[in-house]
Amino acid sequence: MASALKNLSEYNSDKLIDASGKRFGLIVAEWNKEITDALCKGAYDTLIKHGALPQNIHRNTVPGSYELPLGAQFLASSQEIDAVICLGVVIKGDTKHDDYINHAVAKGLIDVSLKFNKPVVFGVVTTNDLQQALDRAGGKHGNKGVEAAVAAIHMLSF
Ligand code: DLZ
Repeated sequence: MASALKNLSEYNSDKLIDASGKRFGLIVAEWNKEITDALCKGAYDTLIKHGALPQNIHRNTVPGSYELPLGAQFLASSQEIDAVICLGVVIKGDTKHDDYINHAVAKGLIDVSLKFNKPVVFGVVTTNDLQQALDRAGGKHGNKGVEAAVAAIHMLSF
């Protein structure tokens, strides 16, 4: 699976536009902060790698993933942002909180994307445990932040 994810990322990279003229909003949930910081670094480095200028990457935080849609709406409604990348980590616990959060966030983000006609990327790692999250934040299964940035740049090529 790790190599499949890597190949998908490389495949998309070949098709990516030069992002030097584009402006990005990064929204990072502070819940599970050590992991979301790693996602953020992956996304930021990927945007830079594809030509985005540091001054055109605007980073904001929200308390938890549940707040990502409203954060995305704040940024997507701005004329100065072309794409929004939302990063969070939701880990399953004893209750069904993860289900409620994940469904609300997924629906909320696609609604914002379609409302503002802009890429609003779902860069949320949803796992059964902490190790699975670490594996997807720079570990053996890559970095969801990198994939989210690739998706945002890809969608800006339309
Ligand atoms: C409350 C909560 C719980 C239990 N778990 C997570 C989580 O795993 N990941 C995450 O990003 N946020 C979590 N939160 C916080 C909610 O997203 C939200 O910030 C609060 O419910 C306040 O609205």
